[in-house]
Amino acid sequence: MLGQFFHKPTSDESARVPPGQHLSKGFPVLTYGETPQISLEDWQLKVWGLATPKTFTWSDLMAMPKSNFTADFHCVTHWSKLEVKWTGIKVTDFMKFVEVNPQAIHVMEHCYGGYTTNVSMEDFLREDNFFAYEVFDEPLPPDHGGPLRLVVPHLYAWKSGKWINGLEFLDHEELGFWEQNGYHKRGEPWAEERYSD
Ligand SMILES: Nc1nc2c(c(=O)[nH]1)N[C@H]1C(S)=C(S)[C@@H](COP(=O)(O)O)O[C@H]1N2
Ligand SMILES: [Mo]
Repeated sequence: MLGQFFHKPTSDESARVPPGQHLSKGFPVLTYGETPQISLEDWQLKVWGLATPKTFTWSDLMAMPKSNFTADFHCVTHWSKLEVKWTGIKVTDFMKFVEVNPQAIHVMEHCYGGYTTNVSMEDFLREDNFFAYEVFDEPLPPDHGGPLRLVVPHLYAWKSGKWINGLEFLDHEELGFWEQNGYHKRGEPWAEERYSD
């Protein structure tokens, strides 16, 4: 049965697939709870904590530099999808519009629906991270986090908050939803950081 949806990586692919992962043929949806529906008129992204508080509207985001990304996607439940094509805004481009206190060393992602997940500032500010609003040249479907999600390709995908609406900058580490429920604080797939000790 499982073979219908997953396959073992070919040798070309296998160098890109972290240990314990199988390739998914489709693009599964993995959500805890309901998919929130947010109209673009009502949509907001706020920053607070150790940053000058600011609220971004959809048009603020659309005025920011737009980039294309290709990234592999690794879910801790053992599926990976290679070469996902996204369009959005680089985190480092977005952060040019945010005034962060240098004491901020951690970030809590907040999402519509109440989901949270934590990343260190170092993991958050990587050049390959982005906020996505299109996937495979289509508007990001609500189930995959539309209108906007974060994508942090070098960590397990639970760190890629769907329907992101807040970034809280912190001078200490706090744990998000899955991290409070036994998952690893960082979640690096090549080191198989799945669960906390
Ligand atoms: N807001 C929110 N973001 C979330 C989740 C969630 O339940 N809620 N699930 C996470 C998990 S465990 C994974 S694997 C990916 C799945 O993204 P996808 O549904 O687009 O495949 O989103 C992550 N981001
Ligand atoms: Mo996941």
